[in-house]
Amino acid sequence: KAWIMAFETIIVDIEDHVALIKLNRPDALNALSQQLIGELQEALESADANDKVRCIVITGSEKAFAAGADIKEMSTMSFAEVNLSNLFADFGDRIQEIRKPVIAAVSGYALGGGCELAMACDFIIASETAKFGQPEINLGVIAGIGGSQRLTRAVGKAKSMDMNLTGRFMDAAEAERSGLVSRVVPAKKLMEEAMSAAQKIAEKSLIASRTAKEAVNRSFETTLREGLLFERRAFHSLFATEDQKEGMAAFAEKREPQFRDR
Ligand code: CO8
Repeated sequence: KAWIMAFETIIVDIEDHVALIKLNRPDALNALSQQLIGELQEALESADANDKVRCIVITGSEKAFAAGADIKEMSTMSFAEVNLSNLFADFGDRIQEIRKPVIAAVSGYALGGGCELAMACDFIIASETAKFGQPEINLGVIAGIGGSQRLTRAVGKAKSMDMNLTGRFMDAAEAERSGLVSRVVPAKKLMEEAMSAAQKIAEKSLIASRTAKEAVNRSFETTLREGLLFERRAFHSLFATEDQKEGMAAFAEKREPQFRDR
């Protein structure tokens, strides 16, 4: 667990093949400082490379998943500094590059970069207290890590324009209605629900779950015809795995499959 201890702004724990990454800057509602972004990226990449990890959960506190990029840190930055900062530039992309499934468990505020972080994950489970928003417009700027792109793909133009232009927040019920989150649960049940979803994913063949993630993500990048071709080829390729034989044999024999990532 050596690498786990080194972080100051996040807490990482691995339990039953699930890496739980908790954003931990309570005094700033988990605002995404450069340090936090760097540590989160490092933790995600380590978890992706760690054989013991089969699914990743990112969460914050009950009050805030993350209230955005750190405004105090950003406020005096020059064009050149923002422009040259790798951390901001490819943060969302690098999260999406993580090959293992990543769930965002959101309670309280997920604003600006916080909403964008959640959207860069594979799916969002929200507590009833969750509030999503892209309030950058109130600061004289706009979203910078996907708030105008991923949000639009998730909820459509009308709601995305509304949120990006007025800066208003969306509550959990509206977020679920709009397709931004996959499930809403009472605040007390959030971590139980997220960890149990992660556990379910962790029980699958990692080759299959990674391939499923890749295929769904592909749908955002290509035409239907190309996406379907990608999916079909990926489906065919899974018949080269032992896990496919095991999964189908277990079904026929009415037992639980024992996947070995082979
Ligand atoms: N950055 C820094 N500090 C923050 C942030 C933030 N985003 N959000 C909250 N804090 C701090 C507050 O300053 C306060 O600190 P202190 O006690 O020292 O004054 C502490 O957290 C608690 O916050 P509040 O007292 O404001 O708590 P409230 O419950 O009254 O309000 C809100 C909660 C509504 C969430 C409020 O804090 C708020 O509006 N926060 C800012 C939300 C926001 O505007 N987010 C967008 C930020 S911009 C962004 O994310 C851009 C990302 C793209 C960059 C990409 C570049 C390429």
